[in-house]
Amino acid sequence: EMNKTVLVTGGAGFIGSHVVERHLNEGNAVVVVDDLSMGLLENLPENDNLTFFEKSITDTAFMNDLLAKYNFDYIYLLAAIASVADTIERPYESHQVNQEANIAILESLRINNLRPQRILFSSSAATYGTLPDLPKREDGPVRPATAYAIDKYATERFLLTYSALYDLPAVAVRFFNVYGPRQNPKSPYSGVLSIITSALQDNSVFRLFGDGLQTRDFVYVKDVVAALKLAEDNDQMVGEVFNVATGTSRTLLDAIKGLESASGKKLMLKKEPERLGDIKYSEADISKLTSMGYTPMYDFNAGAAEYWDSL
Ligand code: UD2
Repeated sequence: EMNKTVLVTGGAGFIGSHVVERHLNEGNAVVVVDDLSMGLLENLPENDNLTFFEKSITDTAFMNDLLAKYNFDYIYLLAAIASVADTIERPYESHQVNQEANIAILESLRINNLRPQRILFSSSAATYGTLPDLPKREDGPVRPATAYAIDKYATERFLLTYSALYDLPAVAVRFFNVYGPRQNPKSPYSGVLSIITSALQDNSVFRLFGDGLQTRDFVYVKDVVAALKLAEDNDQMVGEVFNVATGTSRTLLDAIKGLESASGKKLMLKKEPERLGDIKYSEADISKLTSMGYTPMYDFNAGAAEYWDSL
């Protein structure tokens, strides 16, 4: 098989760096565009097939040149202001990154007649908002309620429209609660499992918001990478949106137990009031994705164990 040329925006971030690693392992040439606002250079391996640009995707002149120069086979649109809290602080700036910059990339491809084999965009379970119905289905209602969720949803729709109208084969995925190595625990709005593992490592106190009975569909990052790989090659997935999750959920207290047993440590925990705007229960229906041939390989205990051992 011929080697591919892959663009990963946000490639120095948590999920992006795993996509980069996978493609390098397969012998492909990878270009990363990341402004390092959240990503870290140390997330990226040393590799002759990797080219890194410290650039924001909002630099359209740069992006236009890059797209024309490389004529990528696969384009991963993973760069984002990924913290909902951040987008509440700076809604217009985050809109420029999370929506406008991505549409500018699509438009550049369209106008310059560049036709990648696949474009993959990371949307979010946040598109479902606080709607109570479970499990969440892709053909069910959405109620995006923050700048973050609105931009993810709108970009997802733009992408699928470009896919249908301009021969730009694209797939959008709605990530649920992704966890695993290289998720940065530094912000209070980082994924809760990274905050818990870091508290276990440092013997520091974890602040539990609410009663701990809230549920999430926690999906291990390697299963996410596998779902994206499937979307690269499966033509039936083009023009569609897919939940990426496990199809099962657990309470936060259960997740804590799992990480305690993986680490052999006891978490110090302080109960605090429920976080404003938190959703109580979340679980994905993944039958659309499994009908394409996807099976999650990591149950929670396997993911928690591998995650802990990687630290
Ligand atoms: C996830 C996404 C968010 C958005 C949202 C949509 C992550 C990191 N965030 O938020 O971007 O898509 O889904 O629904 O994937 N918690 C604590 N202590 C802490 C931190 C969190 O108790 O120090 C609780 C938190 O109140 C929540 C649960 O843990 O009930 C999960 O929090 P999260 O921030 O990891 O993820 P979530 O689902 O709120």
